[in-house]
Amino acid sequence: APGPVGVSLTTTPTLNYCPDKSSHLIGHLAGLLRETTREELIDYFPEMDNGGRLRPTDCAARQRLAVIFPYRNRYQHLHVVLHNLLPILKRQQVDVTFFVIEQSALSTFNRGALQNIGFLEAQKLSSFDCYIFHDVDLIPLNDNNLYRCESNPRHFAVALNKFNYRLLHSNYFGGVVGFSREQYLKVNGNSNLYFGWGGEDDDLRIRLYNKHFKLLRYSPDIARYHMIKHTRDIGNELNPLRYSLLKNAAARQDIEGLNTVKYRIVNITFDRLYTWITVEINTSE
Ligand code: UDH
Ligand code: NGS
Repeated sequence: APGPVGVSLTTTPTLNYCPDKSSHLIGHLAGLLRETTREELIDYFPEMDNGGRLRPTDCAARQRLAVIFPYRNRYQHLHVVLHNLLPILKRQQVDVTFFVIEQSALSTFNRGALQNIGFLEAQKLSSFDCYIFHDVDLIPLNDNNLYRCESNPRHFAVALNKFNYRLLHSNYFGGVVGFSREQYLKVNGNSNLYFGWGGEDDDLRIRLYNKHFKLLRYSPDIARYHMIKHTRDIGNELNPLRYSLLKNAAARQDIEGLNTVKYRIVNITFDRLYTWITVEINTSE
């Protein structure tokens, strides 16, 4: 229909906000577990912008989401999880940018510090509303598991195959978790002191309770994941200090975390599928 007299029809129409819940969701998913490649994914998702941004074309998303993968030497897992996440987030009409935060060789893996670095570096590049920290080996199995931020931090990875699709225990906060920008700042992010496996996720949950946040979870039927089977990585051995660190997690919260993480950027690449940031974590403090 012609526009009102005097109104130019050549201006780009502004998109309406996306609905609160997308009409494209289908519920339970089998999970795509076959190996795939970067090239294949670029072919499947030509609409991605450089740096790994996917956004709806027919509506304006209400939040900008950064998905942050703490990463080292899991190239195949990374592409399998993206093969699953891309169609799901597309159906959810999410405006998402993927960040791979790779810890360079030599030092022991530090998942918490990598999450802090991902938050800080993503924030330097764009203004995101929501940050989801995502293990590379967790495949979501229901697209009603909405990747967005709300009034409190959310634990997304509630029901994992390796725990028979049940919550491990009420304080479990591992795998996939989400914070708004304000929430992550308020808890002062993760502790940087956990080198090796275990405890850093428990520390983050203590920080969250200590700042009087509640923990949101969808039902196990929705927040369901398949963990790709793997062995323990070299450079991520059990951390023998984890229990003693946890004892004073709350006392340390404001003086150690997002505000103290020390690192050096080795490289940043704006790939079609992700912004890939390689870092050296400073272990001298
Ligand atoms: N990660 C890497 N590279 C590493 C170590 C960890 O990318 O070398 C990242 C990755 O995103 C991974 C996450 O950190 O999903 C968590 O590490 P993890 O998968 O090793 O932890 P999880 O608890 O497994 O899943 C621990 C090893 C269990 C071996 C049991 C063998 N039966
Ligand atoms: C706890 C660990 C957590 C870990 C959880 C599940 O005991 O970091 O097991 O591990 N905490 C400590 O060790 C203090 S899992 O079964 O997924 O390998 O997330």
